[in-house]
Amino acid sequence: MALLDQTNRYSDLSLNEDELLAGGNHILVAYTMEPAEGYGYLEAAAHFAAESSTGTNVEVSTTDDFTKGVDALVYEIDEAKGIMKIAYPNELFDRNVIDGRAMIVSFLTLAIGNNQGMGDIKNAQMFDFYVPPRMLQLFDGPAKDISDMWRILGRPIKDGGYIAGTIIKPKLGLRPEPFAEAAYQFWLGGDFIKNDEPQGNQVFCPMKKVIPLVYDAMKRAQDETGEAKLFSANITADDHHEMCARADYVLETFGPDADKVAFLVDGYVGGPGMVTTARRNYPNQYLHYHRAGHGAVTSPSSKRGYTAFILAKMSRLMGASGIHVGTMGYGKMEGDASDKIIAYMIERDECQGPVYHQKWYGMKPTTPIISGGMNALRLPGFFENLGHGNVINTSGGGSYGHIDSPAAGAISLRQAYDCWKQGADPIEYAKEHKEFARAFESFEHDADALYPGWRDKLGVHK
Ligand code: CAP
Ligand code: MG
Repeated sequence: MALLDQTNRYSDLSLNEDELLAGGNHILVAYTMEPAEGYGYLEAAAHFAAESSTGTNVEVSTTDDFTKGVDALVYEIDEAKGIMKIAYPNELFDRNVIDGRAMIVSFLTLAIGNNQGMGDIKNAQMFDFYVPPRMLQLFDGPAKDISDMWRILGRPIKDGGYIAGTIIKPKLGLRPEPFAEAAYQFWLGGDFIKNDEPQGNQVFCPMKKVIPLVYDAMKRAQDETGEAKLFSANITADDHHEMCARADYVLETFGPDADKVAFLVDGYVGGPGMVTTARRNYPNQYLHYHRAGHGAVTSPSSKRGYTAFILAKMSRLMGASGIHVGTMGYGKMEGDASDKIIAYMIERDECQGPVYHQKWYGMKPTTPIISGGMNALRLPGFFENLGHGNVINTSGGGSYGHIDSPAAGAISLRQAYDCWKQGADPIEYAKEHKEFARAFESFEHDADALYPGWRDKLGVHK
């Protein structure tokens, strides 16, 4: 079907990216894009920019000169690579009436909105974006960060190191007593426990029964270990008021230890509104963004939506204290070693992304949270790739699958970090550290794959 050629209005390939960056008047966005059969690249890109800003598929009589002044403009294309870049004027983006701040939902509804379903676009996926200083000032950003957790754990608030965590497993099905017992057992060796992302107020495990028992488990584990413990409580719910009811109940129940509670929000399925409910109503609590479902748009097999890198960058703007960033090829989820750029972009004050160099001008960092099929054997390689261990790791199977106990699983995780920090050979380290050694027998397939000949070297026989 013929398409109105909007290239004159919605593209200007004479624009210079460095000048756009220096000007600070635009959010710049890079997409991979393939036009549908029979459509020219620039024409499709221009229509994409129209639908993402001030236009539609036809000219409308009501357009005036001011309107044209806030058009999004295609400023660069590389047809061979299938890449287009669009400059979105800052003024396009919606602002709160209550306090003038910017909002991610407006960024998404424009930059990844109607343009995802247009007939002349076969696919388009956002893979980088740049936020100019003035717009950066208008996003909430995190209220709490990993330094608040290190402080509670009695660690240095800079480079406080690895936080050994788990997820209460099984994912669903535990009633309050066994749930709290699982928490207690892990806390005897580890630092941090999260609800699994679907755990909330199921009829077989009501929050008002299980949360008091979890807090009791925390107190007993703190008493027995002499260490502070952390819990990330899921407050995800459709209704804002339900979220607040859950949050208020958890804080009231944990009372004097309420500062040791993070709030977990399933941020991808819940969206920016749900994350902002937690960020703005409970700024004293670490905001833990779980991204379950993100694979629908971020999977390397997807050619639409946006990448995991984009999701993480948006989460920092929303105010996530930490977000799951995957396991970079070392765990069970999709991903590879190059995903470390996701961690670097959210934890550093400036970072070079796939296209844009982003400065954060002091916005608090978002902690990379590492989860998904991890265990003590997989961690040394993970740390080596990332280059540091200032992360929260939650190993569900890696803790509750340890053949001795959840506490032994937790200790093996801490030992894996210690092993890497020392630059020790894991086999040699295992000879001196029982829980780490027993992780080899607990996760034999991983041991065989990662440490061939481990049985003989450790004197373990089937
Ligand atoms: C991990 C996990 C995490 C996902 C999150 C799970 O459990 O609890 O939610 O891995 O993935 O439900 O699978 P295990 P990501 O440790 O037992 O695998 O961090 O990539 O978003
Ligand atoms: Mg989970």
